[in-house]
Amino acid sequence: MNMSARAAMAAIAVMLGLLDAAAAPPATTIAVIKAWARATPPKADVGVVYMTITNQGTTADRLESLSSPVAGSAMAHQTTMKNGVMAMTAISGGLVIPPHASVVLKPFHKHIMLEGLKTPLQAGSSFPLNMTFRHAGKIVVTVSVTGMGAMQAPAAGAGK
Ligand SMILES: [Cu+2]
Repeated sequence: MNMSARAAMAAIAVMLGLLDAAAAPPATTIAVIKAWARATPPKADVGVVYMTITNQGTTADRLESLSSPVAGSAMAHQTTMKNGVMAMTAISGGLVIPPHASVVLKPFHKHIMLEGLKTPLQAGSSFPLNMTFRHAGKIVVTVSVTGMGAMQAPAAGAGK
């Protein structure tokens, strides 16, 4: 093999290396576990969804939009206490999921608000929630509906 052939081989190896890098999985790996919501009374307009979102990637990701066929709108909220009064506000700029971390959405903390409920959420049923992350893209989550007083996800079959 002459020198120029060697150089060509080396160049090809470099190119293949670059192609491998391009085909590598994305830096963020988002998973949603235990997505649940409480049942809502008849004629309720709002529902609340809780879950754990994990980011196994090396860069932060951001929940940019939400939708569900059961509601007119869905958005990430946080609960705050101001002068002893509990209030909810939208998380401006979207919920951030830091790298190698989990964000837990739970009662009295961060949550996803469903507004304009089309039908009451019934205990024992489930519904889809579409979540779009800046890097991970769209994830469709199945939300399990618990009894009205529940404070945590149902023990079995939750948030598959
Ligand atoms: Cu809320």
